[in-house]
Amino acid sequence: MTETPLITDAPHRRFNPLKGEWVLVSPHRNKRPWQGKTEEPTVSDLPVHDPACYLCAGNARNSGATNPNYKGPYVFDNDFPALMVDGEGGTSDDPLFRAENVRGTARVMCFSERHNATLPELSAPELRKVVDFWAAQVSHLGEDWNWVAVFENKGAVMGCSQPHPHGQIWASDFIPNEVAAEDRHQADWMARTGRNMLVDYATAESERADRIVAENDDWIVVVPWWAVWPFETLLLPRAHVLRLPDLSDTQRDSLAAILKRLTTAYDNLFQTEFPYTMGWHGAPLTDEDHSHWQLHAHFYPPLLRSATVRKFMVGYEMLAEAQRDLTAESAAQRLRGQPDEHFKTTLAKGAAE
Ligand code: H2U
Ligand code: ZN
Repeated sequence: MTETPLITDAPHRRFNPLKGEWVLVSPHRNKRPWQGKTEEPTVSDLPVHDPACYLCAGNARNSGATNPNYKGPYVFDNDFPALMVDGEGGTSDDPLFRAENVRGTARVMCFSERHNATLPELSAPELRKVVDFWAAQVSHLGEDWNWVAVFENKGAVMGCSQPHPHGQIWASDFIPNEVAAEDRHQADWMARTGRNMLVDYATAESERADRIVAENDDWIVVVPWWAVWPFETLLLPRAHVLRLPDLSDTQRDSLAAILKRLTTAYDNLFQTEFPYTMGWHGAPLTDEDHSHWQLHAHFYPPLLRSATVRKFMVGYEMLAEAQRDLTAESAAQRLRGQPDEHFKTTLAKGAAE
């Protein structure tokens, strides 16, 4: 196989083999003059418990149900679920007006009882509990449903409606678009090469090193070659793992550690509670052979240059294809260079001196 050297400061397209899509990269645009100012750190000043919060322990929710006095992660059925167990939406075979009935369920998962503790502010043991809860939800819901979506919308800019740190879990009888595309592309790759795409990708990125954000014995975080969002990352196990419940005790501990490292780097980058949508993609919970699958998490953050300057997916992105200026390599370098200590801790220490 011949490889032409990549001209990284001239426009080019990169291919995402997981989605089967191209992204246009325009690194020369970074040479435009930028007179942006560095902003002050933004620290939200939330209480540990907020009597008005629907998600805090002991409080009444919107539906009137009351949360128990939970400690650690807590899961409840979404009071306004997007999917219903006995959904009767109907079906239509008209090729221009196709529809199919769907069933499913939706849950909300508070990461801890602490109203003001986002993921990077949880301790490693607390994060380990989050990992265990995610895995248990997938096992449990996977008994009844073909796909379980585990995700977090963080920050108002990503549409997060409650300040209390939480994620969501949606389970369905259908395989949603993004997952169906990844399933198809991983299956095709295996049929063509006899190899697992993302297992090989993790090894290759670890060797190349220029897109690595963080790594440990079991996990690697990269700004993927084909990243679309400025600081998008992909979190991958080094070993072949199909789903969250398959993770060993050691892999769960090292996952908690790398989640803390990644989310801290994100917050430190612009000294803000870095918004994103993140979520887990594991093999669907259907009976077929899923050996072409590799578990992974995507982080899609919207911020570009500061706590307030975000990337918009408009114009060319909506009408043609995704485009970025900042290269994946520079984004990775900036994230990798962040200190391990959360900026709020650093600020608090400074204030105490
Ligand atoms: P976000 O993750 O986008 O903030 O969504 C929070 C979910 O919490 C949302 O789906 C649910 C909403 O329906 N919710 C409840 O189920 N009960 C409540 O009392 C508040 C919010
Ligand atoms: Zn709360």
